[in-house]
Amino acid sequence: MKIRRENFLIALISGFIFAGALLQILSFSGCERSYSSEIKGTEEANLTSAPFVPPPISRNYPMRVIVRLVAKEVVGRLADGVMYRFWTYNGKVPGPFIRVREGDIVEIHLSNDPSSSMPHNIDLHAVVGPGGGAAVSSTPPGHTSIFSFRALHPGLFIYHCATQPVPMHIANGMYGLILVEPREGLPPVDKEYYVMQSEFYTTGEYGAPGLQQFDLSKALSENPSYVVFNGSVGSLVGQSALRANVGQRVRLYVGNIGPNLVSSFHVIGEVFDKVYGEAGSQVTQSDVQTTLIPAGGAVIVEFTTSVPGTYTLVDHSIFRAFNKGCIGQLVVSGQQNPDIFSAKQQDEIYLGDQAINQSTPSEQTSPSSSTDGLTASNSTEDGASIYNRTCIACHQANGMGIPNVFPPLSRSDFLAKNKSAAIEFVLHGHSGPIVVNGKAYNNVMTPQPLNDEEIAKVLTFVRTHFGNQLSPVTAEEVSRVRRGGKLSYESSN
Ligand code: HEC
Ligand SMILES: [Cu+2]
Repeated sequence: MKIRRENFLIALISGFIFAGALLQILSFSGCERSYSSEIKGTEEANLTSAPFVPPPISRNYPMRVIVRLVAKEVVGRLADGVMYRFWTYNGKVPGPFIRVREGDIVEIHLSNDPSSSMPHNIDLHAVVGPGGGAAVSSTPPGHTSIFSFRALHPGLFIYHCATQPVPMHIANGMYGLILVEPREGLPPVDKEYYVMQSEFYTTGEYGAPGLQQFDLSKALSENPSYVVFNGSVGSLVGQSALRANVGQRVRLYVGNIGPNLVSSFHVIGEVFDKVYGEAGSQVTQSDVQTTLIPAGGAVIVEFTTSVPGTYTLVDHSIFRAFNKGCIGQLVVSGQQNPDIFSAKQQDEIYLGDQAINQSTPSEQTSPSSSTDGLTASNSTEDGASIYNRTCIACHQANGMGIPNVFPPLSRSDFLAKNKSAAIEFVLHGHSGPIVVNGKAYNNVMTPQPLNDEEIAKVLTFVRTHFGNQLSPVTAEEVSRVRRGGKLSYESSN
């Protein structure tokens, strides 16, 4: 008995020793990552403006990396016709992308432009030290502060100004991302991009033109007029869209500064096959549709493109995307890949319950019942109910539309000017710029699946309601436009 107990004790003690040794080993290989303090030389950081990212770091030893930032207050574009006095790092929102290696000493040189109206500083979330560097980097206009820190933790981190009042310095544009590459580097990919989500609280509503002021009450109620990627509406759209080819591996470094909102980051038409959750050093998930990015946090996502086309980056809190500006595009070029995604194979008419009406004798003898397979005319439904079924979602119950998004039908000069254009809009839809009552719209109206008589009825309803006093539209007129003809009294109404 006694001997056995001794054996047990010995086993227990040696077990502890073994576990200790194991911990020791682990502590050098990940848990508490050590660094070789031997700095070999100094280099200037290669800084890039969004959406671009500096090239991967190829060296396998730490260096002293000098990062030069200039705090600058500049007036810039927030949206078409909308200006804002941004507070920036290096003149842009977001600030530059900083890329260093785990173990590097990062030497921040923060200058504050002499034209600035107030002091600025920098708090980098990659810093281990008080305030992330805020206090030691506090810099009045016309001065430069220098401090340095050791990049202990690999991952993607936010940096931002933390001068009082902190929320205002953040809300006005002072933020960016710093990537600390793990010592072994990140797996190579074909494309890397820098995307940063943020909100702007302006006194004017979304799209209100001119120089906008910061609105504190909107900021307190967390109700921004703008939610955007990379500092302005449209910064990643059209000519400025992100680009890749079919078969390329794409890595997005996505930050969300807030200052208030959490982002539900999604790319329409893609699935992230790797997500570095909260932008830490581990891949935490595969096959993810939408990933959360906390305010003051980031995420790294990766996917390989398979099918050409345009992929839309959004915050899937979706009104922010379509009504507050939080939209970007990734344009993928290359060969179609029907094995993965077919083009539209067929477009058939579907009438649902109305198909029953179609075969009733009275409908078959209806005079305007022979266009494009859309033969049914649901003669019991009047213009008002067709409007309520199809148009109301966008043009609203009172025909006033939604400012900057859906144009008004009420007292619309466009509607009054050109009858066949209105018919064409309903028949074929419309996308691209259009001016209604002096206001520009650039959105998408989807084609409305209605037959000629229904279109005639709904347009007649629209043209004789909502304050409009315009001539009715007949099914014959719709049929003529459908066949590509013009109306004889074009634009004279
Ligand atoms: C999905 C939203 C949507 C629906 C549904 C919709 N529209 Fe539109 N409509 C728009 C948009 C957006 C425009 C501006 C087009 C652009 O920006 O390219 C527009 C423009 C128009 C215009 C010309 C501009 C103006 O204000 O006079 C008319 C007329 C019109 N729509 C009528 C209708 C009618 C009638 C219906 C229902 C049968 C309808 N629309 C359904 C979104 C919609
Ligand atoms: Cu500041």
